Amino acid sequence: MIKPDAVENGYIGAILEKINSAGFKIIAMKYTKLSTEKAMEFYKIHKEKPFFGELVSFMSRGPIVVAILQKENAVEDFRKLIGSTNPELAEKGTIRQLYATSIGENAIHGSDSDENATMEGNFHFQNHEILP
Ligand code: 3AN
Repeated sequence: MIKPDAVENGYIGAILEKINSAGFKIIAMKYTKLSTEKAMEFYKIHKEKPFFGELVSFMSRGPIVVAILQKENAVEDFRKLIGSTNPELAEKGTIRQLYATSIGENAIHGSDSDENATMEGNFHFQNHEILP
């Protein structure tokens, strides 16, 4: 997901360019917006965290871009490309170092396991929206 801060700041194109250059294939993509309920559901694993309310209101405040990406070793390579959760700690040249605003508004989300990637893909897309 390209998050609301990055969309608001005009970084969709720059972020997609980084993703393409790093060798990921886009097999599904859309411009959409999460309702409060959908954002709560997506981040339910964090519901006990002190930042949950802030996270849900941020993620539902404006449009986002959601995509399913394909590559060998995709989860690990994508996490490297996006950088640390806190942009101040993110390595130089990573998407969060370049385009994130803060630890809460950090430009982009990437799945943290193959299992979660499948679940999150199914959360955002129907089968017919995923092209080979
Ligand atoms: P990541 O997105 O790097 O996997 P997670 O899963 O720990 O990080 O956190 C999910 C999201 O919750 C982050 N992308 C960020 O938007 C938000 N978040 C994480 N830690 C904090 C924090 N300390 N304060 C505010 N928001 C946070």
